[in-house]
Amino acid sequence: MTPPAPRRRRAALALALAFAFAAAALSPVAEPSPAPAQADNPIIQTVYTADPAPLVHDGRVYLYTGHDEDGSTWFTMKEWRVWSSDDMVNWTDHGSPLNVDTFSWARQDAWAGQAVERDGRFYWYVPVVNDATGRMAIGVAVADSPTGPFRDAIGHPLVENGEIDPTVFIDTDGQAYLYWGNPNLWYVKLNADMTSYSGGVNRITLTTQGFGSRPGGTERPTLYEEGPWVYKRGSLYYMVFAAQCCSEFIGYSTAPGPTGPWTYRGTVMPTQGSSFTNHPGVIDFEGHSYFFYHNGALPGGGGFTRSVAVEEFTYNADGTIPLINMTTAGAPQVGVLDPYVRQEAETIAWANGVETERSSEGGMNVGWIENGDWIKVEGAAFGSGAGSFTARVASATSGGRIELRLGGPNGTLVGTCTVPGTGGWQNWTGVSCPVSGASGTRDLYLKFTGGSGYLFNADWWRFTAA
Ligand code: FUB
Repeated sequence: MTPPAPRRRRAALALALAFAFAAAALSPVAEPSPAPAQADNPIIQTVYTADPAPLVHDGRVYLYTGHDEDGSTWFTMKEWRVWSSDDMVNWTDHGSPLNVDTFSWARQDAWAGQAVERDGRFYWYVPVVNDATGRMAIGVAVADSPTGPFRDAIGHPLVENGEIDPTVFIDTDGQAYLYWGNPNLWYVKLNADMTSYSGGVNRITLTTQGFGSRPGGTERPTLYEEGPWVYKRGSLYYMVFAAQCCSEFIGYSTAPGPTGPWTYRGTVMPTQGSSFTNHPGVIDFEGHSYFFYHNGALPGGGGFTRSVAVEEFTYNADGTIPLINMTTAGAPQVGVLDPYVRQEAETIAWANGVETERSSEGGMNVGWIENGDWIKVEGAAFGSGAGSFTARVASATSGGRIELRLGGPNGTLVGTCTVPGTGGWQNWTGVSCPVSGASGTRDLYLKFTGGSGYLFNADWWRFTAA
C-alpha cells in the first residue's frame, strides 16, 4: 500500500510546483498565462501521460493515453491508461486496463495507440515490441466497455513491420482503416471483425505535395514523422501528424478519400512545450472541436516525462484547421458538475499532492493524501444550497479532515468532515458533515488536513441539498 518514496516525492514536487512552473514551460503561448488557480492544462496531474487518443462514446469523452514512468530517460512505458469526462475539465481516472503483459507475445514499450468502438465492442490498437522478433508490432485488444478490462483479441500481432503509432478510422460506409508508421506511412483495410485485414499492407507514398517539405530532409524529404490521426469531417479526410524531428510540431494533410491523394495543409500546433515529441488527437464533442496533445509542462516533465493537454478550437469556414497554441487554461467546461450525485474522488480538474490506485470497492480511489493536499473539482452546480456532505473514506492511520472550500484551496470554508481511522487503507466507511454557504456554481476544493504522514483515502463523495 505504501508507495516507494521516490514516486511520492516526484508527485508532491510536481503538483506543488505545477502552478508556478506551468506557464514558463509552455513557451510561447498565444495569450498571457491565466491566474495559476485557473490552470486546467495539463489535464492529468497524478501521473505523467503521453500520446492522447480521445474517443467520444455515449455522451462522454474517453481518453486513452500512455504512461511515462517517473524519472524516465527514454520512452519507458509499461501500460496504457484510460480517463473520461463529460465536461472536458473534470477527468475521472479509470486506471490501467491494458499493459504490455496483456499481450503474451510482447516484451516492452507501451507506445502510442488508439481505441475505437464497433458494434458495442472497443478495440484498442497499440504498438509494442514483439518478443520473438524484437521489432515493433501492432497488437489489438478488445473489451466490452470503454474502460475495459481489455484482453488480447487475437493472441499475436495484427501486423508487424517494425513501425509504430496506429490510428484507426471507420469510414461512413463502414470500411475501417488502420494507419501507422515511422518513418513510413502504411495502412490496411480492416475487416468487419476489426481484428483482421484484407488486401495486404499498403504503403502511402510520402510526397512533398502530400506531406510538406522537410528543411534539409535528405533521408526524409517530407515533414511526416509519426503519430498519424485520421478522421473525416463532411466529405473531407484529415490526417493530422507529428511533423519533423526533433522537436516535432503538428501538421496536417487532407484528401478527398481515405487513401488519398493527400495535400499538405500546414501547421496545427507549432513546436512548443518542453517535449521534443508531440502527438495529436482530434474530436468533436457536444458541438465543440478539441485538439489533444502532449507536452512537458508538469515539473519534472520533459521529453520522456510528458503530460496530456487539450485545447478547444473552431475550424475555419473552408474546413482548414486554425493554428492552435498550447495554453495552461485548457478548454472551457461544457455544462456543470452535479455535486448531488455520487462523484468519484478520482474525478479531478486539478490534483495537488495526491495519487490514485485501484479501490477494493471497484474503480479507483484517491490515496497518498497528506496534510495540505487538495483536489479541485470545477463548476459544481450547488443551486440554492447544499446542506450536507458525505464521503466514502478509509484510513490505516488516524485519519484527518476534509475541508470543503469554494474558489480556491484557501477559499471560503463551507464545511469540514472528520475522517477517523478505519483500520486499513481499503476498510471503507461513510462520513458526513453539515455544509452551509455553498450555492450557485462554484469551483469546489476538497482540502485534506491532519497530522503528518498519509492521512486517509477517498473513494467517492456527494452533497445533499439543504
Ligand atoms: O510515446 C512513445 C512515442 O513517442 C510514440 O509512439 C510517439 O508518437 C511519440 O509520442
